[in-house]
Amino acid sequence: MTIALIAVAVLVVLLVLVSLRRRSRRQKFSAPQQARKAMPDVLVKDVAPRPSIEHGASLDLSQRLGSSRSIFERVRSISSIGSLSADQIDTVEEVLLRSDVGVKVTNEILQDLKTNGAPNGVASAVRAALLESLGGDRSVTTIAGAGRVPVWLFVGVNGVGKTTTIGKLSQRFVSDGKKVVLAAGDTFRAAASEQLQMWAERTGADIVRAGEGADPSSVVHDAIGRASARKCDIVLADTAGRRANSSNLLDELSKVRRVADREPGQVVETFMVLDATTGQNALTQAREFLGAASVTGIVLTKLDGTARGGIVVAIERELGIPVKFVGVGEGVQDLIVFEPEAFVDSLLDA
Ligand SMILES: Nc1nc2c(ncn2[C@@H]2O[C@H](COP(=O)(O)OP(=O)(O)O)[C@@H](O)[C@H]2O)c(=O)[nH]1
Ligand SMILES: [Mg+2]
Repeated sequence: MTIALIAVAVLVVLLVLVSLRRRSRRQKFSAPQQARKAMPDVLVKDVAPRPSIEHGASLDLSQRLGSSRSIFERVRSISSIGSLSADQIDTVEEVLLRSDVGVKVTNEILQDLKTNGAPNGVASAVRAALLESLGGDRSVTTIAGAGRVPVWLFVGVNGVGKTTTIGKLSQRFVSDGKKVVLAAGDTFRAAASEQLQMWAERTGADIVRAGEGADPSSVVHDAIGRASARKCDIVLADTAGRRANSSNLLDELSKVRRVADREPGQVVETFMVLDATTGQNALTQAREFLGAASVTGIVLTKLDGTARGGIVVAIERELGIPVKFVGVGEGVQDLIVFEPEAFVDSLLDA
């Protein structure tokens, strides 16, 4: 009887011990996840040296800007030279407004047509007027002061194409033999830095990212530190675009910018990324960001889609900030340095 009792007691003790051990092991497995949430360490990822990149056919701008170009068809088809009839003036007005050039520029162009006529044809006169509206300095800076790392910062609301643009630019820099570090400063959702990670792998750039909810400034700071230590040529810094209307986001962007501009970093370009398909709304969005970010250039994405290319002119004129790059597709090659002549030609050349 006693022996049986002792045996039962030993068995109970053993069972308790085994269950305690299991529980402690389970806790061990779940511990890192909790730790990552509470303390967002910046994780650094070394990336394999060379990606495989699909080389798309060289860009045919007038094909890519198909929907913008088709809006201008009625202007291209006016064959008269010299002074314009009232009907023709109306047609030009309608086309310009539909193309998203905006009321102000449209009125200026119409006034010019009425006063000076179109000695070389209407398309040519509109072409010259649009070019005159696109007179900004479009140069981009990739050089920082001695011992400092140039940083390009990308801001804009969610979904406009910031991360994709960074991927495309990363590809350009890497093909030019530059060492690039991407900073995954959109820590709002884990998927955002995963998307940037994919671009880093595809283009052969280095990336610094952190867990969801981490402080974006610390990610950018660490990316700059890494770029400086490894003598990299440039940091391309992504940021979050959620909560566009809240002052929180704008405060966050100001802080990211301040941190990025501290030695050894130097912000040499801040790009506001805008989605051309949102037309005049893009302008409203842009104004919200301007104060917070000291924007030096616009990247206008999705001009290949249903966009109406005149928005380029409206943005430059209304904001006084030059469009420096234009996105014309989702592929890695689908980014062009914005050149007014080529752009206007693609809309108005016969
Ligand atoms: N057609 C087209 N799609 C684009 C372009 N740039 C970005 N996109 C798409 O727009 C969507 C949002 O882009 P993403 O880079 O994630 O925007 P983010 O939220 O600003 O980082 C993605 O599906 C991209 O593939 C472009 O120039 N043309
Ligand atoms: Mg993004």
